[in-house]
Amino acid sequence: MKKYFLAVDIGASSGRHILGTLENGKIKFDEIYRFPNGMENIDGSLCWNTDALFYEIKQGLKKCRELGKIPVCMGIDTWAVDYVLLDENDCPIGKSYGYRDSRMQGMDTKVYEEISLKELYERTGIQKQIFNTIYQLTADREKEPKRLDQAKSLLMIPDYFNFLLTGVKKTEYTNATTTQLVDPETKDWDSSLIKRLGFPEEIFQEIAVPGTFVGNFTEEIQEEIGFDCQVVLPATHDTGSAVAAIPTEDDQALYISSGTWSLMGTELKKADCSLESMKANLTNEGGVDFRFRYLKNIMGLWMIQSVKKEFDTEYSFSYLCEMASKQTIPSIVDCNDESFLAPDSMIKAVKDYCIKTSQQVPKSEWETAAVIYHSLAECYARTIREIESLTGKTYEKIYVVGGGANAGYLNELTAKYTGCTVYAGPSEATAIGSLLLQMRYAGCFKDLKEARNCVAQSFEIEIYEPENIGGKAS
Ligand code: LFR
Repeated sequence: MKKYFLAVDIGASSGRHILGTLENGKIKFDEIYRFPNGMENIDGSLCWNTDALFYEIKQGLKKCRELGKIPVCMGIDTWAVDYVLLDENDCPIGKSYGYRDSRMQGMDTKVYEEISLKELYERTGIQKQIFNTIYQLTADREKEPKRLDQAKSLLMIPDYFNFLLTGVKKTEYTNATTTQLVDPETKDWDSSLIKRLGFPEEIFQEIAVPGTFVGNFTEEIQEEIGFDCQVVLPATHDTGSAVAAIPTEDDQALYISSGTWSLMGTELKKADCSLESMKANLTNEGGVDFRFRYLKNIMGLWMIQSVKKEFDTEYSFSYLCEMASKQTIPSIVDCNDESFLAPDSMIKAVKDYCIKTSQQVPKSEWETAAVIYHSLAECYARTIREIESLTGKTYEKIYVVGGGANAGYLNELTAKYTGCTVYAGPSEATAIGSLLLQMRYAGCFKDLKEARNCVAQSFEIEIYEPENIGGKAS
């Protein structure tokens, strides 16, 4: 009898249920359900609709029953940093704010009144991102103190869905590290930091690593869905699961987890919390088996997704790539500029940046897309140099995983700007990583190396050589 595993992978723009199994030592999977996602503007704040998302999670589970493919276990992953506060009756308090909301403006200064940026990095190893949970909780403390007064538990978004399914509260480790409140040495909450910032310590739940059993479905859920299932923790931070699925045994490989964000980095056994690393704005996110994902957040395909939304006609991403590849505009923007985080119009934000930096201003939507693709590839090249100087290694290969692995034109440019060979795929790396961790929990793999090797055997990886496309850019 085939054993099915279910990855529920919810990204910032869509969610999907992926049923996976092992067949002759290879991973096979099917997307059985997909639904849209996005932050909604509620009374001027960007929020997640967690009720709608939980409804969709259950719809996808019902689909398993309809197909007669009941998974032995399931795992949920989402983006990071966002959370739900629960009151004494375990009801959510107020809005589920999204990380692109502007309420964190100025909250960095408030945090630095208690602890300097340098000490914060030394203690946590986490890159400054204004949307990190630490700044969001500071916004709660400063602007809506009642939220924290009433709160009895804090659950990260996937932990909250696990709680709704099982009644069990746990905080998964890889996602917990993105709060910027976890100690990379002890791998546990930094309680003295939490106290210094005036956050109620008792709301933070026990931390559990990927591969931990959370619980079975509650009776109510079993009745509604029609079956019971074990809920297991993958890396509930999507990037953690994606990186678990890079198709190589080399644990010092360079990767880009490419989707709404481009997360570019490598793995380290020990976090680098040095001043140099802080200056390069590199982060040490907690990973599977306590490997650290040493990486940089780069604005990523969000820029392209946003431009695409503004077009009058609905084009596919591949057509966008094709048209962008025909443009000759030389302008480059700094993808990590804050003006690209949540602009009303991405097209205007790119134009404004070009005007500000006295570069050629894109006239058409295709030129705008070309500027973005070139700028991303250029940013990847700069980031490699920073990582090389910090790790003392040189990289000749880049593993691109996630939806962005399908952007052929971007892969070409990445090879060209970086001078590295690009290995692109699998595009469903996050869901595959979640499946791997569930399969390892069920005893199908002995370790991560074996699991990653299985990814390399199971999927076609596209190779882009720099010399075939014009050599290293200057
Ligand atoms: C990617 C991701 C990044 C995180 C960003 C915000 O989906 O999880 O790793 O920095 O979203 O949570």
